[in-house]
Amino acid sequence: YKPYHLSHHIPVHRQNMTTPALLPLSGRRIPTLSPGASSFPHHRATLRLSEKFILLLILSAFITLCFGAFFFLPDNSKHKRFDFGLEDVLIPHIDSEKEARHSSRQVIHGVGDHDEHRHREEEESLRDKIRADHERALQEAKEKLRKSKEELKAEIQTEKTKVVEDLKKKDGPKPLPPVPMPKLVGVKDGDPGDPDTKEKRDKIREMMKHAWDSYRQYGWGHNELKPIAKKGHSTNIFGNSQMGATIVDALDTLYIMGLHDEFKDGQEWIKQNLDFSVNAEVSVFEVNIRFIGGLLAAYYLSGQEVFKVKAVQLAEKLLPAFNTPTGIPWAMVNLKSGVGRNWGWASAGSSILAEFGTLHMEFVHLTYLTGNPAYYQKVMHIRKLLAKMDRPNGLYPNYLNPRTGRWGQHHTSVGGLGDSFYEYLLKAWLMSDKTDTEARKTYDDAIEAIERHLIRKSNGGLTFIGEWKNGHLERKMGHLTCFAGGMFALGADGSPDDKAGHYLQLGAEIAHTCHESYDRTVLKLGPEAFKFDSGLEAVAVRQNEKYYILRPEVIETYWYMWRFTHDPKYRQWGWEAAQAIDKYCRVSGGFSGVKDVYSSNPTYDDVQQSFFLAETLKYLYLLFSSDELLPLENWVFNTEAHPLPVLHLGNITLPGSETQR
Ligand code: DMJ
Repeated sequence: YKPYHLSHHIPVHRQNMTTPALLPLSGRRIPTLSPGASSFPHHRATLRLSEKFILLLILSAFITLCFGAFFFLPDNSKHKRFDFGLEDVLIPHIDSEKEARHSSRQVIHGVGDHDEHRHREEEESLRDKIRADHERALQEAKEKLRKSKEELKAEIQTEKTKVVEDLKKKDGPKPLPPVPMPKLVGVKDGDPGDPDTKEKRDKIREMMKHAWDSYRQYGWGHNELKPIAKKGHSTNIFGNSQMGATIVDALDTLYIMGLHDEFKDGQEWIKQNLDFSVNAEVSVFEVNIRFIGGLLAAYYLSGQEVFKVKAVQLAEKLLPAFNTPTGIPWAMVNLKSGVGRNWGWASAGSSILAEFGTLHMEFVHLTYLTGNPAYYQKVMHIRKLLAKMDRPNGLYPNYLNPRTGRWGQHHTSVGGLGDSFYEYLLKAWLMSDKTDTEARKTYDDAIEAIERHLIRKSNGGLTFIGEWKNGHLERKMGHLTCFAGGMFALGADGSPDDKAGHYLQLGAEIAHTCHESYDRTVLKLGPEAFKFDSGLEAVAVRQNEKYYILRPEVIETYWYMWRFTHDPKYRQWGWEAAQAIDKYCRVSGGFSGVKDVYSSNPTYDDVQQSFFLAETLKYLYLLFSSDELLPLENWVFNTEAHPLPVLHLGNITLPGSETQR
């Protein structure tokens, strides 16, 4: 291309003489030598032009040949090693490359003898180094050959593990931003002082050890344990996962009880095995309260980062559940695909109030710990949406369709399907150091409607909380509803119109009713649901409501009532329940639920629920400890009894909160 461009810069007068040879390149026709051509100079010029053209062709052919030879002919230096010894095999091309460099230096710079000597020395030392490396490699190879097969296998395994570890480190989660640790008060022994109480507390600790050791032996890594069959167990709330639900749920109880070896064992399992990239469809609610709640509590109590990191990894997996037209999450989500759906049995494809309404505590802590506003925004969105909706009689129905944003069946319950929604309104306020007054107001309004429409006194004088179903009150109370005694007591302080005394009294009445439901059975353990109808009070009627599955709610209420009143009857009632559990639910492989609390010869359901270790045994232990252990001014227990510290947010603004925006 160069000649063509140059031609444009040649002065016109010179172009006449010199440019013809370049004409073909500039696209003009070559003048030809025709017979009878009269102009001699022109003739000669034409001949010269043809010669030049041919020369040019030859030259370009030659260049093409050289170009081809340079790239396509084999590199001789590579074959050189075959002519030399082992050293040359290990140091291919070194000679030829260095020779080339050396000679080019001589040609270009005219390097003298001195330099040449220095280069030879350099080459020599390089050669020595390579020789030494070679010797060492040979030596190592010889040593390897001397080792046994097992030793070699072990070495390979160690190296493999190291590579995997390094990879994990490289691809692992980014460290979370450091945040000020909330003030942790009362992470101490809580020795009750008097020997009798201490003995009872030791017994509860022993029960915990039996439950844990049995799970450790027969169900390790599975979600739960079958204590009769002595093998692992799981339910549909965990999909087909094996995520060690019992380990995660039990951790903080182990810690509080001072079972540190067991705690470390659980921590190690979590570190090595707890993986959420599993193709399992899990309950968003259950995974939140048991896993995220359990991991966060373990983190706050022990300060071990691994728990925080795992909690955040899991929370990320739950977020796709919120991708619904309304932002009300699906009940279930597949941890791998992120696809969500609702329970088939729920009214009109609805999500459940107690499920989407029981995320607030954990999600606010997640935002606090990560600086990621997404969690906080998701739960605040739910709250805002609910605030805008009409409520029949001021009550919240249990079902809400996440596609349409409309209520399903008008059923209201403070037990199953509704319970912890109310609990979390109160606890959101407590957890915010009582600054989240919107939550408190929502709680107060809801409780007022519940009192008006659902709470009644039986003919025998027992206060009970019934269920609202399509415009009428069903006079039935579930074991689950018994938690409300503790909730009323916890919410007494700060209630409107100075009704603290009233709510503490209401808590005491519910505790009493629930104790009656235990006391009126043969086993002194409470049934799943009990009626207040036609002369029957606090007893189960239907066979399928007579079971006890190691639930905590009644003991939970005893503990709250104990903390607020120190009335010894609560410790007494708790001890009755503990003895009954030990007598009727304990088996050699752990603890099992029973199918009929009215039968002196009950059959077992063969499940040791993870909440038995997380809640039932923890509340019992706290009941026989001093109030210094996890004081309620500083800790708020999530609905699975996992203690989370109060966030003193007076001078901290959560990312994504109103004030920041
Ligand atoms: C626990 O998983 C939680 O307390 C939940 O809120 C409902 N009840 C079970 C145990 O009964």
